[in-house]
Amino acid sequence: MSKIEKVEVVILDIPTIRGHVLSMATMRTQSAVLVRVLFSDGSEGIGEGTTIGGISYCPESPESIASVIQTYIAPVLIGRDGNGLNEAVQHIAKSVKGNFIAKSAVEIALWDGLAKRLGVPVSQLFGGAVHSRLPAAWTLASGNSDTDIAEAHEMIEAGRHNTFKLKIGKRAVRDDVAHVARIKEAVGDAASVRVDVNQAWSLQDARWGLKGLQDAGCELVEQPVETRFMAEMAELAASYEIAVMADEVLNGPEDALRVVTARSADVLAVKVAQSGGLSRASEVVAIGQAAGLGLYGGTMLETGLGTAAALQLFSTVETLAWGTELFGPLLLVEDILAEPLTYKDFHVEIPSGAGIGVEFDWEKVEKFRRDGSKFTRAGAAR
Ligand code: MUC
Ligand code: MG
Repeated sequence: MSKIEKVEVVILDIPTIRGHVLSMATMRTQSAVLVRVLFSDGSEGIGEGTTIGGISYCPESPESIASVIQTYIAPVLIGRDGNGLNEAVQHIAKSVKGNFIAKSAVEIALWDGLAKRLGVPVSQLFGGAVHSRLPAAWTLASGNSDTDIAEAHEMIEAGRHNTFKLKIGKRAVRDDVAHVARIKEAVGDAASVRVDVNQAWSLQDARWGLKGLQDAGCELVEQPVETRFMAEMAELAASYEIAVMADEVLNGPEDALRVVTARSADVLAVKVAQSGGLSRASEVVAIGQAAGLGLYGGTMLETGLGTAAALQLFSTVETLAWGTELFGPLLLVEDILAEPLTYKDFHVEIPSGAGIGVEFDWEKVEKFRRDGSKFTRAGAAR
């Protein structure tokens, strides 16, 4: 038996390489929440539960994620068998409503610990990887069209990314459409262009927006209207050829079912954190597959740790028709992994080691650690 002895949480504040301008916030720092679960046999598991733009993206914040784990999840877990992952997760679900990102961080650490004890990658516990690498998009969100065009050209020439997601919704619709059209024209057939509105448009805006984006050669629009507008999303999806993707509305399989039933999207952005963990994200995948929807490997702009966890799951999915956007570590001035993830030939490679397949660089964890949060085990936070 590998009893859960301790659950530790750290918040890291890592500057981004440039301002990341979203419709609801401009990010200059990413605040990542890391978890470490220590087991009685000396094994460990690590996980991440990170959100975007403070509390402007969803109801969970870095501080709430850390506090929910410390105050409510850890006490439920201490003393339980780490090998009984389903039982542990079910107990958490009984004691904690919602708070899916906090739950996801802990669940990832439990999977990591279990897979490490078994000496296999987490993907093996989900039936085995069918991909050794996955395509990875990049987000252009400097807030300036010329800067975005220069960045896109650099990425294409370096062989890093040839799929771009543009963050829009802050400016007037016609200005956003002109911005997207300029970028699409500049990259031509060398890259595909999608947009993420992060819920900023009214239905009226969205009608003009989708028509303009479609004419500009943009192939997909992500969460154009607020999550409560399911029928409006369905109307948009049915009215235009451009693909409509659900993101913020998807907090796990229950929402995936609602989206499918309401025909609110053509594509599901599957996010591990937002879904509430790897298992629940795999259920979102299953619902999307059963409904014949397109799938996309989404991100909460996690460090290499959360990104690697997502890669473990997505590597087991037969078809991700829209690829992934697992570029989070590249947006940070420095990542926190001992061995960085490999990005090349427009793909990110799936780490092959046991567990999630990555380890911390403890100096980096120490460097970016927020005052007051620390991994306490002797030797850990060197
Ligand atoms: C989102 O809404 O999808 C993903 C990529 C990016 O730049 O922001 C995130 C959030
Ligand atoms: Mg999104």
